Amino acid sequence: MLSGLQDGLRNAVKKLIGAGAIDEAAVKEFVKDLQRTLLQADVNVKLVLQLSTRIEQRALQEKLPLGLPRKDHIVKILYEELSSILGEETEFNLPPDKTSIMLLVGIQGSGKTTVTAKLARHLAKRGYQVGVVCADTFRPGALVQLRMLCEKINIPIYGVEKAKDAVKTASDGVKHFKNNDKNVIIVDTAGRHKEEKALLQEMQQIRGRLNPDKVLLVIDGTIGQQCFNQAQAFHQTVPVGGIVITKLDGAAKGGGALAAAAATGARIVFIGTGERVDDLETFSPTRFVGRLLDMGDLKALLERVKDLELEADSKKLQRIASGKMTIDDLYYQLEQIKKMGSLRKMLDLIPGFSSAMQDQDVEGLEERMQYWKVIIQSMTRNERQNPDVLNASRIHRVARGSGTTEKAVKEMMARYKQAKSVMKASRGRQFRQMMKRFQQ
Ligand SMILES: Nc1nc2c(ncn2[C@@H]2O[C@H](COP(=O)(O)OP(=O)(O)O)[C@@H](O)[C@H]2O)c(=O)[nH]1
Ligand SMILES: [Mg+2]
Repeated sequence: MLSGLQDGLRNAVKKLIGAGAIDEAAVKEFVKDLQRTLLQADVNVKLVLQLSTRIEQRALQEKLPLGLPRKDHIVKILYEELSSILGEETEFNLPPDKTSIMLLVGIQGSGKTTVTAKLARHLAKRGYQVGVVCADTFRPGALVQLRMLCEKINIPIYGVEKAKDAVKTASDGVKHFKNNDKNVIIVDTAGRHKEEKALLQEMQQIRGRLNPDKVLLVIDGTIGQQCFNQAQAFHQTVPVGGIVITKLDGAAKGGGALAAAAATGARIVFIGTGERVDDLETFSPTRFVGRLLDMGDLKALLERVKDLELEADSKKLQRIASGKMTIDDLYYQLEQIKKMGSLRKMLDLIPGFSSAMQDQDVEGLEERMQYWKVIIQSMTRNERQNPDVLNASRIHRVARGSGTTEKAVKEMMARYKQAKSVMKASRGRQFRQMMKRFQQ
């Protein structure tokens, strides 16, 4: 989905992360990469400038949260700013105790009829009684198309063969379903007339007659910049309450559609990601941007990580117990400690850490351990696997990259070595005992 934009953003982030020190020049270069990518993805120029200025300002001026590496901070800013142009997180809810009328508008081919069926299915699955009205009296075959889609999913449809008057058909359809106790009525409309003015006029009339609760504008995600004007034209005649962007499964540039949504000020509520009737997703700005930036759908990612952890756990434990502990293993242990909760209780159970630790050391340890994690994240893969390579200049770099001090890096290394040697000396006996006690 949106592969151009996705690749561009990811490459910009990768370059940033690969850069040595993050100085002003590196930030500016990053912002330039972003601009190029967004423009190539058809995002409106004004919006690109706004967005990049904000990101640059924040990246250069904001104070770093303690312990957060500058690179991570910049990625976080990018994530926040991209999400915020797409609007706030909103739930798409309809009142259960009254009949909601939804009017779908948009030009021919944008995907209205498909979205009508997808939406009907989406709502029916959530317990709504849905009826669908075909008010496209312009395109031959419109009624047949909608009927075929709705029959497959068992949604009742109202339409009149060879009807001429779209406003009357729409209004008759709504009456029909109100008498049938439906609590959501979705009205599919035409997308083309001999001239655009006539189409917009018809939409205005239908809206006047039905007084819909929501007008949803359907935009084809593949058409780029044009949709900006299109969205505005519709919005001026029939104020748009929500936007559905379709065809985001293809090679859509998508940026144009996203920017168009920003232009109307209406929220994107759904995205279409395929031709099948189930290919409709509730739109979440943060999830969407997360996906673009490769942070993944956070939930899915977390679950995947958990699976991987379970798989890796047993191998890891064996390695740690045999005294071949790496820094990655230390990180893993820190994570485990956090998961288990009480640090005090845990300390006694961790071989190597606790044995040489005085009471005053314990104080503030939890906080320091959080730094250790950041420090570890600032190491290269090679350094985590072979910590012996960490010389003075590498320690200096890690301290800077992690926003900590060389002293903190050295302290962590000392603890690591201690734990490793204890583990080796006891041949993992202590460790196995600890694991046993954990599992009790
Ligand atoms: N790949 C893909 N095709 C879609 C999507 N939504 C609609 N289409 C296709 O786009 C074409 C036009 O859709 P239609 O619903 O008839 O548009 P309408 O003229 O606005 O009613 C049809 O061939 C649909 O199958 C989508 O999310 N992904
Ligand atoms: Mg249609």
